[in-house]
Amino acid sequence: MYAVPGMYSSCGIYPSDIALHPDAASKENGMGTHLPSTEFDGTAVDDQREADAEAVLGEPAAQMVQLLGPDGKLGTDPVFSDYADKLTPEDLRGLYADMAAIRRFDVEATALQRQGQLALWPPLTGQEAAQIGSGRASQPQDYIFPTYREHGVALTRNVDLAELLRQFRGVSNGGWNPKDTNFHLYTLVLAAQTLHAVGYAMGIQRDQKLAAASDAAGKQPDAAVIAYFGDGASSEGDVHESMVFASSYKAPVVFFCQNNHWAISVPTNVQSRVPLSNRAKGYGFPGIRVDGNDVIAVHAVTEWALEHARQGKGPVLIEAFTYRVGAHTTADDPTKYRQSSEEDAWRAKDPLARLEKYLRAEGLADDAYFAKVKADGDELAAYVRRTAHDLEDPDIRQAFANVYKEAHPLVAEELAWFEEYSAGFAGGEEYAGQVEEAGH
Ligand SMILES: Cc1ncc(C[n+]2csc(CCOP(=O)(O)OP(=O)(O)O)c2C)c(N)n1
Ligand SMILES: [Mg+2]
Repeated sequence: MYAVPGMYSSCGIYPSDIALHPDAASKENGMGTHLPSTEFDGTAVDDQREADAEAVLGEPAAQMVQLLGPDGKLGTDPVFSDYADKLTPEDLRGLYADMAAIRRFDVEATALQRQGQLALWPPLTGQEAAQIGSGRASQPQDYIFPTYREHGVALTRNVDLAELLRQFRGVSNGGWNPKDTNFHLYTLVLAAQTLHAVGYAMGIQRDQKLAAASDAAGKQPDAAVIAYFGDGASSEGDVHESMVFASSYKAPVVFFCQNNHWAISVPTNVQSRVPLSNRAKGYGFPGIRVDGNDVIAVHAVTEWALEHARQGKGPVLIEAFTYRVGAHTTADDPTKYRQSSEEDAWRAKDPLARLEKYLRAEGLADDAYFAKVKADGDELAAYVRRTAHDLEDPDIRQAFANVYKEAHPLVAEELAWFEEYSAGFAGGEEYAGQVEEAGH
């Protein structure tokens, strides 16, 4: 259902494709001929492998924490209902408002990229509950390490959303000061931030021990760390190393994996044959799969996990089972590698729609409330648009200058190539004028 035979992923080729792709098989010195024969060398075996993986990964309702179903009905859970019960009507309306705001922001940022204001945008649509639920469960003293898609978490940490655009416009190497909000800079090197997070958590642990030993007055509240990463990043060695360290040292860290089912064009069932949350067992700490489109369950599970970490009981892995409804980034076209029926099936599990149903059914929000949320979203979008237009243009030469402190021949060579390439566009305005005159 997921893998498209012969499809090259932009982050590599996955093993089953190597044997299936006609070019790989026919080229004498092609990659395929150099690879040892594997269990993936055949369509039948490959299909069986996918069927096996889907049997455990497909719809694991029994093993997944869910409180608010797609029908908007609230269920119960022996552990997590107590946490959900703490949410007041105001909190629930706030969770909805945040999810609506970040979805609106995402639409605006995507449009800004299409209009040439940003170089690239990684949309989060579909993952609002995973991000808002977990971010809202964190305390101000906690420290967050995001990937590049955690715009919703940024909102919950009071990061100025317009600042998120700076990096994607190429006018900043970061965009905000992490010390202001305890929300670290976006990390684009997959999984690197999981190591940073564990190191940071081990630092917190030592600071807290020192503070306790000196019996310092005005002791700070205990803190924990959240490391966000994706299903694809979970295959990186950095995640393994960070989990080994976190477990050995009982570091106060929550590993929050958003399993959005895709790593660009590679589906999750190629990344793992078991639910990703099961991996925690091998390291010796709890792993929980939660319905990532259920903001109430995500909030409850994350609150529990952070408490666990802050109390010195060690790390927790949360796998938020969700879906990337849009493209990987504005440079990606998902119609090339997945079925629209799959997207439709996930749209039916939309995180906003189910909370709206619940709020209306319980009489906690009415038309006026939802109209106000919409108006606030439009205001946010207008602010972001205004700010983006006011940002300076990127100085691409600066990117070359930033690579090394001193001059480097390879960078100089690449800059020279870039200058020559750019010069090829000279007179472009004149050409555009001719096209217009010719009536094209
Ligand atoms: C170390 C490293 N390898 C490869 C890439 C290229 N890359 C960027 S995003 C991506 C897929 C990541 O998928 P996932 O971890 O599931 O996160 P998602 O994009 O779905 O949120 C890849 C392979 C990278 N940025 N860093
Ligand atoms: Mg993914």
